[in-house]
Amino acid sequence: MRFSTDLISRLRSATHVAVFTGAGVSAESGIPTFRDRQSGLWQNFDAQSLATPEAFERDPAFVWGWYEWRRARVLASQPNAAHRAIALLAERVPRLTLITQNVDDLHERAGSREVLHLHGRICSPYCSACGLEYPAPQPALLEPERGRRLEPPRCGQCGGRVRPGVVWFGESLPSLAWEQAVQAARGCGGFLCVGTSSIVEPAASLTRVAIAAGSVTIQVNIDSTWLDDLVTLNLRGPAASMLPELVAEVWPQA
Ligand code: BJW
Ligand code: ZN
Repeated sequence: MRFSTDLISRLRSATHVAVFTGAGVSAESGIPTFRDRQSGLWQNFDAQSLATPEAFERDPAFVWGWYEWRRARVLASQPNAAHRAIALLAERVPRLTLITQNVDDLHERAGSREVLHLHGRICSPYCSACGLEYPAPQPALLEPERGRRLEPPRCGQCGGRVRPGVVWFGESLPSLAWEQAVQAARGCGGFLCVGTSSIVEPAASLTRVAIAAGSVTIQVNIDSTWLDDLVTLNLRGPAASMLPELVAEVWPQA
């Protein structure tokens, strides 16, 4: 990987780096992305039939079963070199803000702290009626197959249905995490946009905010996106190879 000396010096002088990740960062851990043609989670399902509050109202057992199948996959997965490179980068820059659209906890398990989860967490279900957090069943208890219906548990406090702790279409993003993410995109000197198709709003607007603020913006993706012509640099390739190389070259160990 080769960078211009100008780019390297601009990145090195950034006192605040923001990293914005999507499903592609966890793909090499074996977690399917949402929209990729071969393995996307929504290849055999209609997104709108699963990732909306209306779908859960209509058929809670189908939606809960699908999320429990995905939660089991997350629990069985391990962070990859991309997650680890981001955790390492946090030790090499004065300040790093990690913003993710992912509902898995692989960034945390790789050592990242204070991750801003814009679309919630799959391992933190809560009551759809009163909001009480529900302790997710132990991994040993869940091995549902894809597509198997599973009745969601009931809340111990009010009897309401427990729902996945994720943000569905039409729902608001967690306000504090969103505000912090916008602040970081506005104020950082370097912005890495990693493994996202950048089509889901408002999260996708963060990269536009960073570009407008004059930050150095680097997109890491195996494929092209509509941001290709707008960012400072495109690194075309798998995140688990590109991110460790980027960190080693721009922010080597002191
Ligand atoms: C690799 C790789 C490797 C692979 N290395 N790269 C403006 C216009 C039109 C609609 C809207 C709008 N603003 C808002 C909306 C509505 C909607 C929306 O955005 N719709 C779009 C589809 C257009 N947004 C919302 O509803 C949001 N809420 C909201 O706006 O609230 C205000 C409001 C309230 C009331 C009414 C209206 C508005 C909420 C969005 C919530 C999104 N939730 C999901 C599901 C979470 C639960 C779950 O996990 O099931 O979040 S959708 C899904 O997409 C998930 C993801 O986080 C999100 C982003 O996907 P991501 O990460 O980009 O994955 P992919 O698969 O798309 O891309 C993977 C990429 O990785 C690809 O580019 C690959 O090439 C790459 N890749 N392997 C590097 N190894
Ligand atoms: Zn309740």
